[in-house]
This record gives sequence, C-alpha cells and structure tokens, in this order.
Amino acid sequence: MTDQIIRHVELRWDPQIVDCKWQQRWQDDGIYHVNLEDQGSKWYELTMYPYPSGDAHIGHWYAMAPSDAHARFRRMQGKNVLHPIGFDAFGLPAENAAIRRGIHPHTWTMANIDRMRTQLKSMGTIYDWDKEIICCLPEYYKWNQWLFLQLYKKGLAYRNHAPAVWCPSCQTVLANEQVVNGSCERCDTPIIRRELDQWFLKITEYADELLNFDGLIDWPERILLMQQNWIGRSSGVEAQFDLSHLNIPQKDLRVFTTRIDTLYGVTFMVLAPEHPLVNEVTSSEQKSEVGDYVERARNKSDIERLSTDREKTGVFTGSYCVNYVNGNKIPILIADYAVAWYAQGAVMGVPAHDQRDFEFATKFNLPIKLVIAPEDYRGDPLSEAYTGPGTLVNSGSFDGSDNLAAKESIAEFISKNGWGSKTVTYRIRDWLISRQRYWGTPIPMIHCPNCGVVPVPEDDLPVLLPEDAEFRPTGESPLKENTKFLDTDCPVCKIPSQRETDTMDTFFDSSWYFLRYLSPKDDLNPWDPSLAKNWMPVDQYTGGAEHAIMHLLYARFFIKALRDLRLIEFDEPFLRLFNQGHIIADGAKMSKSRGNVVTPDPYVETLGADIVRTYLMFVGPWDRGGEWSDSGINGIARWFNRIWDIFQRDASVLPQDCPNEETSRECQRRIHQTIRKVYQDLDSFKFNTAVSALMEYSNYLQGIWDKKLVNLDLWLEARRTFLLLIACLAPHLAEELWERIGEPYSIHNQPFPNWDESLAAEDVITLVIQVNGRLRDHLIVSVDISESEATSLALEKPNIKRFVEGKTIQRVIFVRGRLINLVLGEN
Ligand code: ANZ
Ligand code: ZN
Repeated sequence: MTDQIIRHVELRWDPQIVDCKWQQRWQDDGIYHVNLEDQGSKWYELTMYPYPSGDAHIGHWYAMAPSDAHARFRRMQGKNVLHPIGFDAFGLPAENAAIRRGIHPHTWTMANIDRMRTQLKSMGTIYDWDKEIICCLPEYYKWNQWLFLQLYKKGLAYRNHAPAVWCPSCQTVLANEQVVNGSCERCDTPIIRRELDQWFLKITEYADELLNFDGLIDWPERILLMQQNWIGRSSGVEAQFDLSHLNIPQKDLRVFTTRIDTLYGVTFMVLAPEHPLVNEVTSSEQKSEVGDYVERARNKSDIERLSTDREKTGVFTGSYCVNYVNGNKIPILIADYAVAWYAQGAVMGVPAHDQRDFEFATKFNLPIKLVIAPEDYRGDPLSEAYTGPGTLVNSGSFDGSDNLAAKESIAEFISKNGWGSKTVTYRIRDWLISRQRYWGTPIPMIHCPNCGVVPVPEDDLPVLLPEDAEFRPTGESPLKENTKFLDTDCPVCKIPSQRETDTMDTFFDSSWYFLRYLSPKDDLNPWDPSLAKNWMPVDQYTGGAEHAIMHLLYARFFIKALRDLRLIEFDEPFLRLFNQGHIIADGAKMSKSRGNVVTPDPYVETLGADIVRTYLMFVGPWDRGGEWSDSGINGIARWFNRIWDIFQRDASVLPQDCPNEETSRECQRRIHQTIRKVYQDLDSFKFNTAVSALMEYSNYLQGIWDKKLVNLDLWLEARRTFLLLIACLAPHLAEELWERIGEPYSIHNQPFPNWDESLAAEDVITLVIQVNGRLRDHLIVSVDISESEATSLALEKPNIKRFVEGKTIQRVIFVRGRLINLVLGEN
C-alpha cells in the first residue's frame, strides 16, 4: 500500500540519488562479495530467511536492518562475514495467496521474490546476492529429496499409519508443533484427527540430546525453556493391570503414571477413545453406547476434548481389570480426557489425589479412596483432590511410609513382581512431514504393488514438481490427479507403480538452508564438506521468537541427524541466538483489518534507507520492539540534517593550535568514550543506546564548533570518527560524507575505531570519606570508581583504620563522585 501520506522533514540532500549512487557502486565493485575460501576469521551471521508471500513490510525491515548493522559491525572488526539471504519459497502462505488470486504458485512466488529482492536491496544490506537460495527451485529441493533418502536409509524417516492432526480448512495434515491451543496455527480452525499413512522423521530418538544445551549454545533462556517443555521429559512408572480373565490376546493393560505412590488408590481406569483395546474390552451390552461415544469424540477438536473447564464425559466398557497389588476389581471406562498419543493412551484414575480424576469420579459415582493422608487428616470426605505430600494409608504393607519414599519402594515392589517398571516418556512426537498439498517438495518414494515402498534412485533426482498440476486443495494431494507425475515404473522390478504424492513440510527446507548458502550452485553436493567444516556452525542467528519450538528445534534435530549420517561434524546449528521484538503501530500489532500497517517503501522513497534503518534501531531495545511513529522518524530525519550540516563546515577556519588544554582533553575524552560506548552497544545488539550516544556526540560536536573550542586536527579526527561509528547504521550517508571530506572509498572497508582507555577515563576527583557521617579523610580517585573499590581504598587509610578497628561495618553509603560514608555497628 503506497498510498500512505507522509509528512516528512525536508532533507538537505536527495536520499534517492545518494542511496542509488552507492548501492550501484557497491554492486559494481562487488564490495560485499564473500570469499568463502578465505578462512581468516570467519563470522557467519544469519537472519531467518523470509517467506515471499507479498510485499516486504516493516516487520521484515525490523528483522533485517539491525541484523545487517550487526553483521557490518563484525565486518569492521576485521571478520570475514557471511550474512546471506534467500527465500523460504514453498508452503501454504504462498499457495493460499496464489489460490485466492487464481495465479500459479510458481508465478506468484517468483514475482514476489523479484519484488522483495528489490526492496531488500534498497535497504543497503551487505547480502552477497551470488549466494541467494530459493527453496521452490529444483536446484534446492533436489537436495531436500537427497537428504530425505539419506534419513530414510538410516531409519530416521519412516512411514506409519497413525492418527494425524488435520486442519479441515487448510485440508492438510499438520505437525503437532503447528497446533496452537488446539487450532491450526495458520488459519485458527480447530483441528481434528484423521487416520492416515504419513511420513515421519524420528526426532524422538534425539529427545535427550535435544534437552542438552549446556555449554553448547548461548540462547535466550525462555527459548530453551520452551524447547524443554515441548520435549516434555517425564519420569514415572509404566504400571500393568491384569486382563487375563477377559479372554483376549492382551493379558494386561498398561498405563503411565508419575504418581506410583497412589497405586493403591486406583478406583477406575480410563482409555482414550482411540486406544487399540477399546473394541476388545467392550462387552456386547455396551457395544453401541461405546461406539457412539467413540464416534462423537472422533469428530471433536482437541480444544473441545481437552479443555479443563468442560464437563467430563465418558462411558463404561462393561469390563474390569485387576490391580495386581491388592486384587481390587477396577472398572474400565472410555473418556476423551485420556490422550491417545501420550504415553500408553490410558490413565489410572486416582480421584482422591488428582483433580481431573476427582471430577470424573464425582460425575460417574465412582469410589474415591484416600491413600495419602495429609498431616492433620481426621477422616473427613474430600471436597477436592488432595495433591500435597503425606503418609500412605490403605496401601497394604506400605502404610505409614512417606509418600515420596513410597514412590521408590512401590516402583521396586511391582518391578520385582513383573507388574511394571520405571520409565521415561516424552511429550514430543515424531515430526510428521507429509503434507497433502501441492506447493512443496515431492517426497521421493515410489509405491510398487510388488516391492512396497521403494526409494527413488539418487540418480533420478530431482523428482520434479509438475508445473501443470491442479493446485487447489481437495483433502488429498493434488498430485494424485496428475497421471503424468503419478505413473512411473518401480526402480527395482520395473512394473508400473505410482509415485508418493505427499509433499514435504516446508520446515524440512529451513532445517538445513544455512548449509546451502555455502554452495548455492553446487549440483553435485548439497554443500561443500570442507566449507561446512570451516564455516559452520552459524555464529550468530537472529529472528523471531515465534520459531522457538518448530524451526529452531527441527534444525537442531536435523544437524544431529546429519552428524550421525557423517555428512557434517558439528552438533548444533546456531551458537548464539537473538530474538528481536515486534514493531507495533497505534499501540497495537499491525494488521490489515486494523488499518495500521506501516509500509516501508514510501518512507524509503522520501527519507532514504538510512533514516528508516536508524529509526528502527532507535525505537526501542531490539529484543523488545517498539512503536512506530511518524514524529519519531522525523526526529531522526532532523538529526540527520544536523549531521549533514556538521560535515558542510569549512574546517580551514579553525586554528592549528589548541585554544585550550582543558577543552582539548575533553574533546579526546568524548571521542574515546563514544567509541567505547558504541562498540559495546553494537556488540550486544543495543542499537537504541548506541544511537543515543551518537546523538549526544553530534550535539557535542556542534557545540564545540559553534564556540570554536577546538583546533583543526582534533576536529577532523572527531568528525571522521563519527562517520566510522555510524557507518553500520547508516551505510549510504556515511559513505557519502566520507567521500565529501576527502577520505578514500570505501568507509565500509575501514576498521572499527579503537578507543584508548586512558583517554576515555574521566579525570580524578576528591572523594570525601566519612565514618558514621563525620568527615575523617579523603581519597583522590577517578570519578567512575565503584563503591566496592572506594570502600577497600578507604579501609586502607590509617586514619580510617583507627576508627573502624574492632567494629563491623553495618552499611556503606556511596554518593558517586562525592562521598563514601561507612556506618559502623554497635559492638
Ligand atoms: C495416576 C495419577 C495420580 C496421576 C495422581 C497424576 C496424579 P505428565 O507429568 O504430563 O507426564 N496420564 C498418563 N497418560 C495419560 C494420557 N495418555 N492422557 C492423559 N493423561 C495421562 O503427566 C503424567 C500423568 O498424567 C500420569 O500420572 C497420569 O495420571 C496422566 F494423583 O497417574 B497420573
Ligand atoms: Zn517393485
């Protein structure tokens, strides 16, 4: 939407001309070309690649301009920086947009990429466009297929008939990770489950390794926590209950419990509606009732089934099992609060000690049997489940033991008797990668009536996605309708066979794209092993926190799997992670329906890329985001005008000699303090405070000019330093002014300036030392001395020692730059 009307400050220069001039020059000179063979001191700084679903919006700028500034900073530190970009071009957003417009997804996607590429170039980034990747092109997805085959050979990719999460609106299966609060993360439609043959990757095999972050990666704590919760490691016991009296092949019923100490309090058993034993344990009298219940549960979404405030539902199967430890006969029910895909898909009901079970028992009139007595328990009936600690009662020979200790001893007891064993279970499921949609990588498998599922030979890759296919979703893969694609011969026995028609989840593409940047055009290898050895892992990754448990977990898994395939030699893809916040407008998240979407293009046209970049970095701490405002960006524009003016002054009017020792010293101090501040802030992504420091510094420069308090050399040094410090943030303007002050092209090949601590140090001051509020001595120290340093220096003074000896210091009052007061205790 370029119809935004922008009131903007008139700039002293034409940003269109300046931006174009330098972008063209940088491109012609190949100044940002990265030589990957040069392994000097590599720095791989990666920003999450975008979906080309439409225009680059301000969110893209917010993700990319600061990361570019950071990569530029590393470059100025002398690193050989790879900061590549590409397009995550397969997947539903592009496909849905194409369907709405009746354009082929390929046409639509490639047009968007062209447009976004132009917009990204207008940002003045250091992307080396020779390394661009586009996932929907065969030269990329061929390697998805190749990698899939390697995973398949290793047993890490497999096909299984399983209840899968289905989005009725997107008409495709989703990964568990794509379900948010029981709804499809894309369209918010409540999901249902469908039994289908699906392809999975064995991420669960890596569950324990994926929980180990220690010393390997430096990531935000909350992302690690989210991954930990998603993996959901739970230690407990798998307990068995006797079914041998029921004439069925299965002799016992298994449940997972984290509370084996409550084993004697089990009064009912619950199976999930999809539990494999449902039919076998259901008595003939109960058949129709159970059948109805299962049918109704099947059509309910997970939200409905799992919401805790919903009335509990369930149905009796007509059968019982027996609790081995006490011989109790326990009714078996079906209820949808038991989750089919977690652990054993069954729950031992302990209503006295689990609130969910309590509500269920109350509703169905099942007995409630207390087995853990709270400390002052008098035998009153419970009004809710008791979940605290206590002493075991009604628990046979375990009566009287503490419940925590009983966890161990009961586990041991049943284990000895063969009635169960300790186990670990995980919440995470294997990663389901099949999609019944057109716009993705075809899974390179063939179904032969003779040989079963056969992999496509590597030499036949890529299996091309046909361009002439119908791409509208029908609930089955659209590729099923395309006989030219579908019909093939079995590579083993040569009889007519059919291709697999599901396509891959696009998170497959993004699980290894960072390796492809190293060899984007290699058609013999997915990446060059020696480049991977030198350049991986990614040193710094930046992107949105919304990827915490999908992309960021999948990529970690992928790398570990590729390592075990001996394709790479490292364990983690991304050493450091930084998550940027969101840019909002009018106090709210930007959305089309609110009408508060900010489009960057008109701002870039009128104010140039640098002002947009710098404003975005100034608007708030990068990890917290900030609110867009036109007056804010105009503030930056006015500041840039003042910067421009500073560089238009004719320095030759300044005196050669310094007019005043004091002010010269001050000027040097400001230069070196600003270098230190900006260096430290850029190093740690604190762009907003780096910009503030530069604003103060430019005001200072203006002041000393106005008062002519500076000599020529110092003025030139101060000004030159300013450009070097702002070059990462505002690359075009810095380059332009650099040229205008007669410095050689290019500022972007200059090292970041060094500071001298002694020049940056504040001068010394006199610090008063008091004991109990009375003046006793003084110290001559640097103004920025810390409280603890000042305390220990004060205590070394003989005069102070005398007063303090034999007493304790109760508290220290420290007033920076003025005094330190030691308050003594009574003894
Ligand atoms: C008896 C019991 C008594 C339980 C009690 C809890 C408290 P986490 O920690 O998440 O692993 N459970 C086991 N399998 C289930 C399934 N498929 N669907 C729904 N619930 C299931 O949770 C483990 C607990 O969740 C287990 O411990 C089991 O209930 C339930 F006072 O067993 B408990
Ligand atoms: Zn065959």
